[in-house]
Amino acid sequence: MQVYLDNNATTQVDPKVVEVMQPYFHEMFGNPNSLHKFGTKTHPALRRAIDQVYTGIGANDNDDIVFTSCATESNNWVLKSVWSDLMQHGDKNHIVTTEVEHPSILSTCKYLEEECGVKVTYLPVNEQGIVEAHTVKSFITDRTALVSIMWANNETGMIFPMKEISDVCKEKGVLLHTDGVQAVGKIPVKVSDMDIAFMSFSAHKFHGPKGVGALYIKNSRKLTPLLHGGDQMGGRRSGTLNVPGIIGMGEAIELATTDMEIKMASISKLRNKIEDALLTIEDTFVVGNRANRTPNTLLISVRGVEGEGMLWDLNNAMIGASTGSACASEDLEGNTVMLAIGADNELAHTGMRLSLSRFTTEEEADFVIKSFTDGVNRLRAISSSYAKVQPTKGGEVRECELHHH
Ligand code: C6P
Repeated sequence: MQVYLDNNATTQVDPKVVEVMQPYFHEMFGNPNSLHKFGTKTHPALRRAIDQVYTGIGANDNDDIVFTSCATESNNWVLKSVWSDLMQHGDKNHIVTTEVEHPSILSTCKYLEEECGVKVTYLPVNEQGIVEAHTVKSFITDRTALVSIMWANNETGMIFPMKEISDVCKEKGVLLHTDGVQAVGKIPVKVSDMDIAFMSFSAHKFHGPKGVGALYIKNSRKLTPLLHGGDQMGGRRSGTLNVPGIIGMGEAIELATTDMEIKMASISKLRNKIEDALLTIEDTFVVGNRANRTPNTLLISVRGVEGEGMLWDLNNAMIGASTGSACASEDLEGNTVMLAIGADNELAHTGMRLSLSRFTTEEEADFVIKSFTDGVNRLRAISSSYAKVQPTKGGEVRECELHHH
């Protein structure tokens, strides 16, 4: 058996999505900007895909959704363009974000600090790994141009209080950007209900293709383009449109958001089954309250078991999981969110992220429970540090008990 439990890194493309994309590689391959039939033949499917994406995130007709190559591009675009629109020549010079954002936000913030003199506040998270709206409020100043806070965290699945954060930003008159990558397709997202100026998201996180992301722009507000060129997408993002990709994104978001509650209930049932079983192992902790997590995600820490060792054992059993975000998996640092919530370095090295999808089966969940338990037993038996640790409340089911120190 082969089990894929790294769906927060990327997902398999749904075969129904592949089917819809297929003709746009060879039969209808024209450039949508061409005036001949080869080009115009792509228009109906593109229009349908655009409608599907608007519906999928609950956008209004007067909003704009611009297709990009990935969420990293969308995130870079917002931060750099808000700098050039509001900070470069204006009196604003401050961005508020959090310590647990994806590197595409954190590295761009570092760049803006170092190269453009922008002041950035990286808000610490609470023991649940999230930031409360009142904390956001207390750090907004009259020089703040942008608040950029993720909707759901990629490592823990913890959901941020986006409505409250958007109310605070509205009250303070500050633009809000949210990185919606791990929320779209997993939890209900209706941007028109909130004062979110911008939202980034990416098709490959909800069984769409790689190479296509998007930026939602409320009320089509002006934003300096990141890519200047041939004026595609209304001049907002030049470059020939990724026709199959956009069509795939449209189909994927429709599939993910249709009967979402039913799909998510069955994913969370399997996630909870795995979580409950693994928490019966002594000295294990799960980060964040289950009720406030995306239904597919579980970040578990197993004292005395290095994440990399566990990955090795799981990989040998043909199970794909991760110790955290895929793009940080080679740096061998501790799990970033666990460090941010105050875990010691040793514990932060034991974090394992298991992320399911609607393709995960009960049989796979049982296999994962068995393989994970075997891995813990094997690795603890050869661990020099674990023998010294006194198990605390052995065998009890409990949620994260990590604290700041
Ligand atoms: N996180 C993970 O393993 P791209 O791939 O550019 O479309 O998406 C980047 C991105 C942005 N924001 C969040 C919250 C994300 O989770 C990701 C991708 C993967 O967690 C790969 S590093």
